[in-house]
Amino acid sequence: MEVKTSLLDNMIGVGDMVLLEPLSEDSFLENLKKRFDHNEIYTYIGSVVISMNPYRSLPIFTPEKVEEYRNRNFYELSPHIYALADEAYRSLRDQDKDQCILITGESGAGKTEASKLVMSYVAAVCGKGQEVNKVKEQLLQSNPVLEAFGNAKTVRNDNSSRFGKYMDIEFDFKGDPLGGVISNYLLEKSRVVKQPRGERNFHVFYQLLSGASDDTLKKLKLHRDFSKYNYLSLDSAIVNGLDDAANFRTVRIVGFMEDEVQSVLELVAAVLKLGNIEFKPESRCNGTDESRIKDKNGEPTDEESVLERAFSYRTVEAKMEKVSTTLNVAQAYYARDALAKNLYSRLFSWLVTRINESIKVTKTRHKVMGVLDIYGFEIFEDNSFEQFIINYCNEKLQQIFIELTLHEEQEEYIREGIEWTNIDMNLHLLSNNQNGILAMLDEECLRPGTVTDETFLDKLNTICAEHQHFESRLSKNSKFLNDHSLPHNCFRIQHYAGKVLYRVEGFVDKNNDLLYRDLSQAMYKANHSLIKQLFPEGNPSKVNLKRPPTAGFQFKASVGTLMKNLQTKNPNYIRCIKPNDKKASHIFTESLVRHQVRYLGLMENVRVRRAGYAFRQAYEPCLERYKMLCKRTWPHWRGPEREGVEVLMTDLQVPADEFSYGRSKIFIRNPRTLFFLEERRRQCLHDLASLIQKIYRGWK
Ligand code: AOV
Ligand code: MG
Repeated sequence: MEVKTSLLDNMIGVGDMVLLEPLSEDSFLENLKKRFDHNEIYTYIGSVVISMNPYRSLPIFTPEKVEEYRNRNFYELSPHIYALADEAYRSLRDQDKDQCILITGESGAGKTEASKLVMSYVAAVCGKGQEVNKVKEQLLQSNPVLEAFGNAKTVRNDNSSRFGKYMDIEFDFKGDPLGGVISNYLLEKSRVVKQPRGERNFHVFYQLLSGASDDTLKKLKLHRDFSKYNYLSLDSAIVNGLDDAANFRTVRIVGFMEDEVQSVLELVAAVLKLGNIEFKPESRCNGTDESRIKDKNGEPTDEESVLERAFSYRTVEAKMEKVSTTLNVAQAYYARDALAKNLYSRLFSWLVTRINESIKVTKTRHKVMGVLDIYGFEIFEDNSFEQFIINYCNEKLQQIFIELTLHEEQEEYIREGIEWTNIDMNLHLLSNNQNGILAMLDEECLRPGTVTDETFLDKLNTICAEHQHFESRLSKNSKFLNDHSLPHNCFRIQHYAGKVLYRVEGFVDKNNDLLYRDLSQAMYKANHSLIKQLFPEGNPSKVNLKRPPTAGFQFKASVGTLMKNLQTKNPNYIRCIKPNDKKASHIFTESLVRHQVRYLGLMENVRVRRAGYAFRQAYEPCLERYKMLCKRTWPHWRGPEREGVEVLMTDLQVPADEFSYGRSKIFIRNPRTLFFLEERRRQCLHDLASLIQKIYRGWK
């Protein structure tokens, strides 16, 4: 079997890591670097796509490229995210299999960009016609709005997703898109009131102030100047390469009614203005301090008085009795910020619901493609509840990857009756997660008596001291590291992707996520239908004394549902890698990439593929594709497809140890064999074309 093919000859480095010789971590990295240096940002491990963030725009996402990859087999062309998208779409359309695209990698590795590339590719190749185009447009247009409200500049990424997103795109039996559903996961709402140094608030605030017309700003009673607002960090208000004003205009085109847009902008403005409310103490005759709003101009409107009251008093219900206590200045600021965060995050959820209404599928859907783009694993100088939640979610996804790609792979061999010796994966990534810590936090939050971050940390430490093998209770592999050198208010966790030091301050409060009832009632009384709608619990006639579930509990439940959902679909993986810490193009920091290759388990991934079979195809499509290469199968093979494929392999003299016959599929060990088949097919088609031309000329 002659394996030299044009495809391999033209390849920079090795396009599929399965082919790498010799295979070692060093050669793996060298291959990635070589390809990266030549603008080849995609490399395969079998059907898994590794994507390196180029940090600059490459001319490889053009409509011509889309055409090139359309309806082509995965191995025909050089590695590209479009090949994965095409494969997923075609198996959804032709083989009736629900698909999901799982995009993982740390913050700034390129997940969101990858998810948009997949969506735009699928949109470009699926269905035609006016109605279908409208659906596509709506699906794609949800991106800029959600990014405006849910993304922000962080030290790791100038456009960092601060929420998790899963989008199901639904298709009819022909493979035309019908609509979709978006699920969002816990927005990092603490950002609304405070941002770490070097970071920004959510994009929308800056977009509104720089992109809205003078008239709009006047109506909203806003200044164009960022520095007028306490909630906007100034040291990094301008982000290179980010055109807030232009982005504001793209956000506006989404299919909302004019009055809805107005309402949304009013809420954004309300959050900014809330941040500017300041309080001063006012002594009372009983010696306590009460807060008052500072610097008011003129008489407050009714609404302002309601709000002012909500910032000055808190009603506590004890034993059926209502007791009103006053808030001091610190408590008033706390109430103000709690309200701003809630207002904003509820607005965000409302936007998702509203978008879902407009993309809702009314006809019967047939197949689904899910695209998952969550916030990536992150370690900051200061890590809090939000990072804990984000990293928890990433651990779960990594777990899915291991289960589905590595375990499932081995199981498929067994199912198909292929001889197989199990590989010990020696991966310490299988984690049962920080489930334990979240559960403990919940227990603590629901416990009667005084609960503080310190009591929670004490509890963690006590249990840790009691159990030598604490990790077996908290989690299997994300270890709780007990270390006496830690700062007093911190705990440390060894995650699959690195050690993270969490500061416990705010954990209890953020998990409780309670809003004083006075505040929700004040909001419900607002003369603004959207605000009213966002605070239904403020309706005095619907007082519900039941405690709402904690933020951690809700998150855990929704991630659990998501994981179950993903497991019912055929997974397609994009593993994103960040080449450097500088957000810079052309820099490949080896140590950083090595670390990611390790924790992503990419070497194990290659080993399982190599020990097994890189490529598999059901007998029927395999025969259909290659039957022209053999006289006995061309043009028709009458008999079981498997036998046809056997004849094909024999006549083409493919060495017997290169493939194996499974129950329903042929398994090919080495992609070279596939390239060989592809090359022969290409040659055959070429000869056929020349022949036809000759005959045609002969006629003339
Ligand atoms: P993330 O989604 O993985 O991080 P992004 O997809 O936002 O990361 O990528 C970060 C930045 O890298 C983008 O804003 C682009 O500037 C650049 N980038 C990524 N992919 C490409 C590409 N294919 N071509 C050109 N530039 C790219 V986070 O959301 O922070 O986890 O929470
Ligand atoms: Mg992102």
